[in-house]
Amino acid sequence: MWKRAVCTKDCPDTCGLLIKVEDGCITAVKGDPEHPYTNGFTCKKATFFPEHVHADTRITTPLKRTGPKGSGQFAPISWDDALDEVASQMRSVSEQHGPQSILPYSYAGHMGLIHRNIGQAFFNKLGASALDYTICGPAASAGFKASLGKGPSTEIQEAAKSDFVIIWGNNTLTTNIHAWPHIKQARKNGAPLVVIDPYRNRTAQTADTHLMLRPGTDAALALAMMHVLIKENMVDMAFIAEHTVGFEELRARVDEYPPSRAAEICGIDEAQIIALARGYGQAKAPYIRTGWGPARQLRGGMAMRTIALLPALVNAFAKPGGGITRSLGGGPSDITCLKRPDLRPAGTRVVNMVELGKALTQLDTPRVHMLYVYLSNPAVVAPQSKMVLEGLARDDLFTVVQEMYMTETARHADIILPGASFLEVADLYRAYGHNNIQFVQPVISPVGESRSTLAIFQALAARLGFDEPVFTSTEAELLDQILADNNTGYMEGIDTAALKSGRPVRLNIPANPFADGFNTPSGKAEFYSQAMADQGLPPLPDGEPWRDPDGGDRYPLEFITPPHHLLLNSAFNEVAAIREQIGDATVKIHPETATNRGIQDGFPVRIFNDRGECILQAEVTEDTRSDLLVAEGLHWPSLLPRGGANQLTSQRITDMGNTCAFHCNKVEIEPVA
Ligand SMILES: Nc1nc2c(c(=O)[nH]1)N[C@H]1C(S)=C(S)[C@@H](COP(=O)(O)OP(=O)(O)OC[C@H]3O[C@@H](n4cnc5c(=O)[nH]c(N)nc54)[C@H](O)[C@@H]3O)O[C@H]1N2
Ligand SMILES: Nc1nc2c(c(=O)[nH]1)N[C@H]1C(S)=C(S)[C@@H](COP(=O)(O)OP(=O)(O)OC[C@H]3O[C@@H](n4cnc5c(=O)[nH]c(N)nc54)[C@H](O)[C@@H]3O)O[C@H]1N2
Ligand SMILES: [Mo]
Repeated sequence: MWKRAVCTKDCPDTCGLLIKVEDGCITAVKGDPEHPYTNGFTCKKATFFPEHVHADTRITTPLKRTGPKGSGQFAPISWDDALDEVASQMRSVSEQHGPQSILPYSYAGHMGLIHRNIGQAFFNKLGASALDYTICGPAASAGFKASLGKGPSTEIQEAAKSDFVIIWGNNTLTTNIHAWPHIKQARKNGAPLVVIDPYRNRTAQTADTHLMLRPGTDAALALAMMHVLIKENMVDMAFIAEHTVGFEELRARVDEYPPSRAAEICGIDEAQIIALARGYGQAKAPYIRTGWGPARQLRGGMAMRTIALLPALVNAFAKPGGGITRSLGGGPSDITCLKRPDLRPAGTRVVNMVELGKALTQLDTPRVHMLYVYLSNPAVVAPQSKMVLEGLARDDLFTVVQEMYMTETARHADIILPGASFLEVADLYRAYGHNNIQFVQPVISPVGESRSTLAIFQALAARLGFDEPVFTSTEAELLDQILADNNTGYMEGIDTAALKSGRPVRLNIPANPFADGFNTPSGKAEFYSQAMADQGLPPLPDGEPWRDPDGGDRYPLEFITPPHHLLLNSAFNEVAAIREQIGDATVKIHPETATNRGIQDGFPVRIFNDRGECILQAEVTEDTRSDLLVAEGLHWPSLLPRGGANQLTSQRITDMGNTCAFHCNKVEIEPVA
């Protein structure tokens, strides 16, 4: 029997799936041909869901630590014993050190709105420290918001009608493949594809033009494009006069960025910059797909803000096919009914999730005595893992981890609670690569004794005497409440019966919201942003490259850690067939850089800086710059000879959005004897 489901992994596409179920087990997965966006195909990873769900290594009972922290020695215990112990630790830690000494840590292991967010209601009621969810997108959204306003951007399907397509810092063929048919259509109609990325990723390999810029220099490139657009009269002065703010100030700023100067900052040819600007300026419906890459830099907010101004200069929104895509989608409501911020005591401390290493080792007002991790694998995904692991190893820290597998984080737990997979729970899904939402029922029952996130938090809430209805409602009741709240305006005229029957429904969001105006304070596109000035940030775009702020980067090579084609952040490492296909984890190094250091293709290399070290296998290739090393993917450290990519990343936060600058690192590399 085939059942309808939604892929819940942290990916823009949020695919409609059909799952084959035989004897209570998942045996095959394919795309749902009735899904309006994902249209019957999936990425390769999804075909491994039967193994992901039924892996022999799946944790199926609660576990209690029996050996030293990190040893991986555990014994099964009953749910009642596990929940009693967690609840009693919560009580005693709160009594001794105050509830803020409890830190929840979660992210996007499961993207369903109900199971992902219910923990916030629980920890707000408990009075625990609050977590700032900054590991991924806030720098990108803050930069974009300053220029074009908040909310959904141009729908990706629009790209099909464009005559000039730029993919700017996004590995579309790996991280959001359902955008590809639309880009392919545009190319079929004659549009060139330009990719702007520091390395030749899968997407860049197929492009007509690839600008292989130095990481962190996008704002300079965008300003030089504007320089050419303005100097060569390729801007739309009527649109600028009516729908933008600060053009005269911008004109003065771009004078400082002739293509020759940007070429130096970005490490690319001046002629390439001029050709790009002319192509963009002469197009009738130029389209940009920005990813998250340019924002994972210390000046990432500014990079995003500056890129986002390009379409406003040429009024790309005037013609179908023109525009700019960052994030899409929305929900029926702001889901405060699930998060319950009203339950959070006033003045509660907020901990930036990027700074988990510091929070566990340095924070002392109060010190963190209990860590509760769910839907995340911070020992692997958080930056500066050496410090995170130091914190996780503390004997005076009680750690609870809700997981499906024995991850590096779970290995450090005192109690492990087996989490149900997304195919074992009912939930409501929104996407960030399209404008549909979908509610689906479980496809199978929870494997072993595993339980849903909602069930776990409700069981703990019962033990702690929390009596708000959110702690006893079913998924269906919570869905009704979310729909009743309807405070985003995206639900007007939506067929809720279709939604409840499990079919995807499109939210009421226009395909090109910017064609109707901008959600900024002025209602216009803002070349000059008073809102930024008010926050003490530069009000105008600024292309200065980042400088090493703390001396931790006195190494010669840049190092970036973009997504791996066959992994989803740290997920799928558990699937043996995927591990086999991946083989050894590699680092891309330019032949010149390799030769200078006596490094040979296929041999182990040690990459290091002041924060940590990691051993990978050298892949000598011209797909990267001579000043840049690229390590794709978050491989489980237990599968590597030493370390992991996040040993080398820092807890420094971006200029806007307090986000992690994952792609902003300096390192050295040497052969391993
Ligand atoms: N297969 C797979 N798919 C995924 C994921 C995965 O791990 N694997 N992760 C998911 C998640 S959580 C997210 S947020 C999205 C992210 O999706 P993407 O936006 O595609 O990923 P990023 O890591 O942000 O990097 C995108 C590109 O930016 C480039 N880049 C790095 N620094 C710079 C820079 O300074 N300037 C420019 N122009 N480019 C730069 C990188 O080389 C990379 O090719 O993908 C999702 N999809
Ligand atoms: N160096 C570097 N680090 C990065 C990034 C990078 O580009 N470079 N990307 C960053 C980004 S963009 C993000 S969003 C974060 C992601 O950070 P996380 O959200 O923590 O990453 P994941 O590895 O996707 O998922 C965490 C855990 O959820 C569990 N899980 C998966 N599916 C389910 C499920 O259905 N049910 C339950 N109960 N558990 C499940 C998995 O076993 C996994 O261990 O990582 C960030 N870290
Ligand atoms: Mo992400």
